[in-house]
Amino acid sequence: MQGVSSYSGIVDGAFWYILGISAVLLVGITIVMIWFAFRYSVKRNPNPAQIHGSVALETLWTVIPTLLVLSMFWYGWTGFKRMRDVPQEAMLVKVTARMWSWSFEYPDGRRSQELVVPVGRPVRLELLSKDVLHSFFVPAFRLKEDAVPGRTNHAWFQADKAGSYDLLCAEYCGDQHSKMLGTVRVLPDADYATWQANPPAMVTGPELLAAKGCTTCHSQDGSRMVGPSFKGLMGRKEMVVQTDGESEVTVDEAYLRRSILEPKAQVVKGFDPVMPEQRDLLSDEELDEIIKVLQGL
Ligand SMILES: [Cu+2]
Repeated sequence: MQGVSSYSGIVDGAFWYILGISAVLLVGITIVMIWFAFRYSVKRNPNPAQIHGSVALETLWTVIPTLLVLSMFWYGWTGFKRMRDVPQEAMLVKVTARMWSWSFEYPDGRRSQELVVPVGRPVRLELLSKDVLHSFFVPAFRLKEDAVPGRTNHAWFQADKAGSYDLLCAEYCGDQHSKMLGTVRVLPDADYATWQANPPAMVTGPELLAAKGCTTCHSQDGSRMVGPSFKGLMGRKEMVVQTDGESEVTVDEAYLRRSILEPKAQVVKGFDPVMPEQRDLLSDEELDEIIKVLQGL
């Protein structure tokens, strides 16, 4: 696919340059090898002359490969520098990765499930992870950077063509890794201004469960997924594991609220404590709405 970021040309250039040299070497060495095996076989040369050293040859096959490798390094290094030097005027977006979704936060406090940016303007990303290693990967931008728990990584891009581009997680992060997909929407300036000026109406009802990634791990039909099913949730009695042992709880609003905000406090027995805390990921209204939806299921 055609690259659409300001540095995708450099990345592609380095890729084709290295691939080209590798291909020439592969074909060249193979041809010479086959030719030598034929030309210098014992059958044709029953009494071969021995050669001891050749300064000219040895210099040649040291200097040429060194220059080739250095040129590959130079090509890669200049591109890498370009990708690491964030332009001063870049706008900031905070990216939060968690099992198994992406969310974005803008300097004005706005949160979004997809990354929306204006065309032709540099965007600085601050990458965080709530749980395990993830990797923010937008193939069309030639951009890939890890999101590491406990530290903030950065990356930047400038998309030069409006459109919708796929965002993937490129670091295996658990069994729903392949569903950790997102979208980067690059809008013309006017459309971006409109988007910015109009906060979206909150998603309500069961769609909110999907929008917040709940249904990636919790089924609604009773089948077992990563977490307990939502089916028949309210009033169900569950054995839970907590720091001081096990106990039985009846699922009510208070338990749901706590399990969403601090999922590791009381984990239903038989399930792994893998759900990330949703404290910074949900607004109060969204939390109330999710509980309402769960109560209604
Ligand atoms: Cu991931």
